[in-house]
Amino acid sequence: NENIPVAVATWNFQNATKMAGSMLESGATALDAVEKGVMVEEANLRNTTVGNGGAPDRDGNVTLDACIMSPDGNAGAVVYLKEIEHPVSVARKVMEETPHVMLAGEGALQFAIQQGFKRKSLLTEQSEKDWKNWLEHKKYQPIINIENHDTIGMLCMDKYGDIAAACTTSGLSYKMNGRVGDSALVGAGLFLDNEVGGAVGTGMGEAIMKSVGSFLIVELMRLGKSPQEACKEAVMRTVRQDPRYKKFQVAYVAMNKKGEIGSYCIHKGFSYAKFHKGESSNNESESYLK
Ligand code: SD4
Repeated sequence: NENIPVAVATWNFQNATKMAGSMLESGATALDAVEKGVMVEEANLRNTTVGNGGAPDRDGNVTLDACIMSPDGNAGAVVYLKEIEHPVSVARKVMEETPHVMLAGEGALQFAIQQGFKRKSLLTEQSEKDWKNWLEHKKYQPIINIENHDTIGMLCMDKYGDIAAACTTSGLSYKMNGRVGDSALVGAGLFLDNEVGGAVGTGMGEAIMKSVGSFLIVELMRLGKSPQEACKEAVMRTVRQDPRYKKFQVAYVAMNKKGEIGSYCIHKGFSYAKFHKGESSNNESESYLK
């Protein structure tokens, strides 16, 4: 198959897809590549929506959500995790070392520490400054494609034809304390069925959760839709469900078992990164609103 191996990710995260894609080309499994790929953005201090440097909630807590799904149908996730730079790796440990799928908050942190992860403050000088500026007027109005636009969801297909998926985020900037989004929820922020394909989402998590968007996309691909058609239908579900859709972004990227890629979003300005055959690209997504 000419299409594989391949790595794709939400937004223009070419450093992440390059990392994952080059690993895949050297024979790594999709699971290893997808984990290492999204870790690039978790460590990136300039990314204010993922991992270290992520924007805090309105009380100043940086709380992270992450999930990983492996080709064998297994999944692991953490939500409301504090002080750990690589939540995706904790999610993988939940998948591999526990009988559970998701750990939250204190328990997730305790488990991470037991597994040897080091605690560190994820609030940077810059993110603290931005938060304090925000506190002055406390307007909660995410700006489409500008604020909150950096969650990384990634899909990798290895040269053996297996797919893995991961999604990791600090969630919406200045969210309420305790808020958990779509990114770590199987079926919402990501979904994978290795017989059919996978999907990842970004944008207003509440809308993605209510439509179970990524699951919907994979099920539509199972029924014969292309990744592009399936992403479009999931976005249209939100457009029909929620009269406020003009005020927020929802965007999806999907991959089918042939390694074909599709994407669709509400607002223009979303793109996805891709690495295939040594070539890295940023690809503008089709949008509902032009
Ligand atoms: C969330 N979907 O927590 C995430 C935010 C996001 O790019 O995608 N930001 O709702």
